[in-house]
Amino acid sequence: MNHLPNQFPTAELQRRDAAHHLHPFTAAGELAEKGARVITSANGVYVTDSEGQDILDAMAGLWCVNIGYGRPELAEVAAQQMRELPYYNTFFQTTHLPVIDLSERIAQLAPGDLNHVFYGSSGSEANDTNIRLVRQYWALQGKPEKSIIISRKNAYHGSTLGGASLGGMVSMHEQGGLPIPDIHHINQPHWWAEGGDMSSDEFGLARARELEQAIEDLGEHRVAAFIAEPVQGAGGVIIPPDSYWPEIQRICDKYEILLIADEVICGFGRTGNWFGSQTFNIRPDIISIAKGLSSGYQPIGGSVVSDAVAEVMATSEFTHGYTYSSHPVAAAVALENLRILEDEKIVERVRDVTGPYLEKKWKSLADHPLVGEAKIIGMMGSIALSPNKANRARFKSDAGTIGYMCRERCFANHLIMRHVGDRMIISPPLIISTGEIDQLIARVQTALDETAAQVRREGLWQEA
Ligand code: PXG
Repeated sequence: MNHLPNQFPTAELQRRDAAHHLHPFTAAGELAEKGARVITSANGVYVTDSEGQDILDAMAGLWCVNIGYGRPELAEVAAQQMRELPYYNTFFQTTHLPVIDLSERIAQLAPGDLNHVFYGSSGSEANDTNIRLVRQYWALQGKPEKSIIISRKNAYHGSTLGGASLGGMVSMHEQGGLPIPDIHHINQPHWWAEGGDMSSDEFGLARARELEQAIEDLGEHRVAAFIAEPVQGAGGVIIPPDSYWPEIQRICDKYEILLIADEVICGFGRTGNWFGSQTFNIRPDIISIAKGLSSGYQPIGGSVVSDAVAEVMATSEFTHGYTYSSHPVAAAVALENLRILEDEKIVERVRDVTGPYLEKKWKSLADHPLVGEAKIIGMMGSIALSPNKANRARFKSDAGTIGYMCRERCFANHLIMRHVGDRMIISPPLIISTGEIDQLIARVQTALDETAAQVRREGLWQEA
């Protein structure tokens, strides 16, 4: 698709932005000094900035543009739906065609008997719904004291009061008096950073058994649910040891608690299957979905619950809902996105062709002197930057110093790759071609070489 080049001076746009726009997760002072990067258009796996530079977006926006940018079909469906029925709600015994179609489709795609969808506009709202839903589920069965939700440190479940409480991000809990009551956090299965002398599988088992210990300590009669991302995304693309999920599933089966898989990132093909739960053989009672559901073209998310959970919830009114729950335009766009994912066999291609192709190249990055480990599953990868891979050493500099440096070298080489501390992460659009994967890897290599040179030059190649 051809886009008109940006007509406005970048500095002017930056000044106007800084004057009136409050940015999420951004230190405003630093931003005002530097000026925001202005993105003007996008196509396929590339975004274009106001200076006309094409940048390979190896993050798919924020892990969401699964079908890639610039698909006109979604724009057409949105325009058509806006003409037909731009808005109506599904409160008070009403419904509409887009949400009927979408719910049926999601029920077909979702694993097991996850057949019932409650909608919101985001992953955060989905998880807020989950908190209220699981507590109400137990209350309806005469067990209102079963209200504790167990989550994990360094998890990300959103930014609303509920989502951020479920999440295990210390920097988020420090602001606004979080977490809310009856949320309990156990340790994460992050072997590289926390595995000590244990083998990866020993460590995975030990971390999973913290769930059992927590249930025993808190009392089974107090625990409502366990929530986890199949692969932690924002926490740094932490792929758990093979031993972890089978043990978690065993524990969830043994005790009377619900398992919530947060599929906001892993869902809709990211791990090479439709859902991360399938990749890891998990049988959740509830999943949270958003992002890839619409490939980010419209804000939509939801909770998908099992027949058994829906049956209990149906015995009473659930006093919960958002103005934009089941939004018809968002639902129509999501449905078209699912059609494209299916018709073009995008998930299968990730599983059988581009995923394995990227995996081989990504893992070879572990040979770079700056890289400790390179892990990947489907289209979600991470590398740990380390001054000494032999002992999984951390840098002496403040966590994130080298990661930030590397991210800047990526930008300079027209590549968007995020850093989480000193870990670099990717999550490219699922439609990325093998040629584009070659380009991605070449740019990562260059960025790593330049970062290594800078780390040496500045005397920062030192172990903590
Ligand atoms: N669950 C998971 C697993 C997520 O990754 C949410 C819930 C919340 O979704 P919403 O739509 O409310 O943002 C997320 C979102 C990052 C980053 O920098 C990650 C997310 C959002 C924004 C930034 O890695 N994940």
